[in-house]
Amino acid sequence: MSPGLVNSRLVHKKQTCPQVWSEADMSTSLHARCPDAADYVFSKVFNSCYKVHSYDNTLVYDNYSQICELEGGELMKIDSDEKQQHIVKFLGQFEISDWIVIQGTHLISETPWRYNDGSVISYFNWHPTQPDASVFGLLEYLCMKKSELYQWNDCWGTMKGAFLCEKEIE
Ligand SMILES: [Ca+2]
Repeated sequence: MSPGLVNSRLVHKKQTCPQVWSEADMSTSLHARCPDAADYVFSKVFNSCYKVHSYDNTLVYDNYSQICELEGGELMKIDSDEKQQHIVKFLGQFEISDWIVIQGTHLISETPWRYNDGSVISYFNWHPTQPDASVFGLLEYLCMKKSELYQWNDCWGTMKGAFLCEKEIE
């Protein structure tokens, strides 16, 4: 991310603070409630903070949710076209050619895709060639890639990547 982008983002965030807030309120303004861990960005549209973690070969799929939770959030859920487009724009600032993992798993033995809490996923943004058959383990998860214009793939349990965390602001 270039310094220019950071600066314009900060200015934008300041401008979005409601004018009625007092000085004391500003200390707990929305972006200040993003996790302390660096690099979380506030989205006014989705009232949440989010961050992309780079690919790390020492991590496995289960670690992705664990890390997001340690930072006060969860692996990102993309549950609408609006959010998908927003995140694609966000990812455009980076040069990430790796898989990028979002929340959603699928047991090979079952049809529904589910979020971590077990609820069934209804929004998908599949790449035209996906989902495809897999025989690598019991589990698949949702992932996407720049070279496929961030349309989704059902990744095998053995695949690794970067991942997106998100923290909703109450
Ligand atoms: Ca696939």
